[in-house]
Amino acid sequence: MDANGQIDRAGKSWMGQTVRRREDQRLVTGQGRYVDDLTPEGCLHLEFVRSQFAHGDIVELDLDEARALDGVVAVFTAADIADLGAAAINLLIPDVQPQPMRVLAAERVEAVGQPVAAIVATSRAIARDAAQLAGLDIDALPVAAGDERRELLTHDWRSGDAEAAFAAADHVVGITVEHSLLAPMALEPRAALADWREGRLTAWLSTQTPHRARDDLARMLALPLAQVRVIAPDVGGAFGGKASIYPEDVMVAFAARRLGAPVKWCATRSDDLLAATHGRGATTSGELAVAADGTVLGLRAKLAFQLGSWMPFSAVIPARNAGRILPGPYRVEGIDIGAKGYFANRAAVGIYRGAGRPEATMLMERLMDEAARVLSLDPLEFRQRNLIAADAFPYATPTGETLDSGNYQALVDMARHHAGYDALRARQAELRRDGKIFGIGVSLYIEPCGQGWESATASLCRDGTIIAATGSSAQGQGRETAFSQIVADLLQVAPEQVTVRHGDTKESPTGIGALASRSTAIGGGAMVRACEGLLEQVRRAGAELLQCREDEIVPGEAGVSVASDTGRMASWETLAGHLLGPETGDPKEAALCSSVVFHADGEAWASGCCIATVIIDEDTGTPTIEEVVWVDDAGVVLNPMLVRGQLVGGMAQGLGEALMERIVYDEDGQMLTGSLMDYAVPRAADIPPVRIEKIETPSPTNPLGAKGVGEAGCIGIPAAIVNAVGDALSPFGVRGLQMPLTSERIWRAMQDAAGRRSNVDQ
Ligand code: SMO
Repeated sequence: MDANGQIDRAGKSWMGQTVRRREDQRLVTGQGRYVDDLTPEGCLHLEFVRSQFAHGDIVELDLDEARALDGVVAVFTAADIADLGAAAINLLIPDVQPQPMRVLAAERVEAVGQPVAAIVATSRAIARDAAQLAGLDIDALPVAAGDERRELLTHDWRSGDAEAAFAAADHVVGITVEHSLLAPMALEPRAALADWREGRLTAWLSTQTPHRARDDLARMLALPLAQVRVIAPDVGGAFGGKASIYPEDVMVAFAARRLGAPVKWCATRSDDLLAATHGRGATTSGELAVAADGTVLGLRAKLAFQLGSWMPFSAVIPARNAGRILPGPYRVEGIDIGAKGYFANRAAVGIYRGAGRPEATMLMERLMDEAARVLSLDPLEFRQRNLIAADAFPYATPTGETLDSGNYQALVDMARHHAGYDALRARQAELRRDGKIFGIGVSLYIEPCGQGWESATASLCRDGTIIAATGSSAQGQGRETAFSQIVADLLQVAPEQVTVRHGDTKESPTGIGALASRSTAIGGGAMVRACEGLLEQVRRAGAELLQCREDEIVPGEAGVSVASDTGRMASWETLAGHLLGPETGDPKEAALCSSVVFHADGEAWASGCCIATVIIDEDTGTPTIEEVVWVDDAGVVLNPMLVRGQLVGGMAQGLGEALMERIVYDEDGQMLTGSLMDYAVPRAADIPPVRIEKIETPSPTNPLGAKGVGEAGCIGIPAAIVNAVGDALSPFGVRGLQMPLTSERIWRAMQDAAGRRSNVDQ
């Protein structure tokens, strides 16, 4: 270890290498095992009767016909589950009125799609048919909207003297941003299977937080933790939408226990659009106070989040993140930020890739563009004048956060260079002379990640292989590949000698899961510490076996040898056998085992700079992103290919928010976008060419020096695109366009502006 507590390595280095994903052969050849691939013998199928109204009193629930259908095994209503405990909500800010999850609605429904009854049958088709036979009569009540919405949370950040900053300002600019509600849209919809045997519950969930789900199920069903096992098998994406337990998961577990049989439920795409958590949905407004010399003096902001009708575990996180991140990579002394969250008769709103970070970045970066315009400064130049300096880290932000490390100036310099920014501006002037509509958009972002703790266990098995078990789970990121690189590096073995275990509460140490861009920084950090512990044990055992000093033991692919006499060695299997004694028939029996819980010293703050160029078709308003140039600082990179995959995937979802995605409810709380015929998601052809460059400022908060990367694309890309479209349309006098920037919205804005101009001309 060096002075910072980070690893220093002498031997062969696996970290930092592009190691191909060990998961993919299986996953791309149809060998993946998702929850719906599992159908134990005698498996029953569960389906829900869901509310058709957004708000109302249940006046009748007649399930006789459903119950009588051939193949129906059981029918459950709220009365059957009255004894269930409550799901956890993470109350990370103090002023919250928890809105608990209801597994089945009792007297009143509060959102379209809310489960009211559960039907268990011998096949999925019968369960669905039976659900159709339910007589559910609801007396509709008015739907909460607008100013009558109930306030569920509030939090403020104040520092410096914002009032004085605004009084002293030469210019004040303001902007309002509307974020549509978005669907996290994992390829695999949610799914749950539960089995009850000999007083024990096993649940296979499509989840990114298996231990959290285990804790919730145990509490809600009043079972000891040891009697509940949750397994996340292959999970086809999650993006925040699978980080909390859902009514459907609990109902499946309850039914399995009550019926003593395996019970399964799998969402359709429409079920998920309707009843999985949504993301974003905030309306944010802010004002920036700037001096004539281009210095930002103060920031005021009001962030209004809609929270839907119940709170998943992380319901308060987006509002908290947006507020605390808001000043971004800039020096701002006087701030006054307030966030509020409101009830709505809609699906719950939770974390979705970015979770408040995109909202902060969008508001700040649009304000920066507005201020640059008022000051007649180039937007990149204006940003550069206000960046936190590279020698100012660790940096205490006015919202009370500590930015651990970074080099924002270098990000901007590199992005400027790789985009050929000055030439781009010259080209823009030329294109405009030719009547073309061309825009350049800039955004900078910071991305807090890797908060709290994670666990890891590294073991030497009797057969000489290493098992690395992690509390971080996986939903397609390539966790097994990345973690095998860490173990291989520290123990100087080949990655193939390492088996990575995750996602099973029986096989993995208690952990947090895979979310919040934390797995490499925190989960990887824990794995480093576990391997260091295992290596110490290996040295001790090796020294005893080979009769040398502990510091003479050299680990390698073949086993351990003695530094001064490399002929003296023992294979890993020999070493394990020596420690374990006679064969027991279990090749995976642990000979040595090191288990740790790693607590990070603080958050790791990734950062980046995006420059996007857009061409808009004058006749149709269609925006085409010409290119994205993107410099990201994810700290020390473990596997460049995995990082690139995360960045590009996040970019696709960020582009979705900027250009096309939107969940729409009508005024009665009915969802108008309940299928992929109505909810637009980006396809391959929508993805622009992207040039990704990196800088690496190591994070001092974890042994790898790693930062997060999973959410960056959703954070930085939308703001760059929106600013590019704003820049393109600035000659028309179009300002304040809201996402999604569909061709229709852009075309109408151009027509309106043309209309305004011709009125002025007359
Ligand atoms: S929004 Mo993420 O999976 O923390």
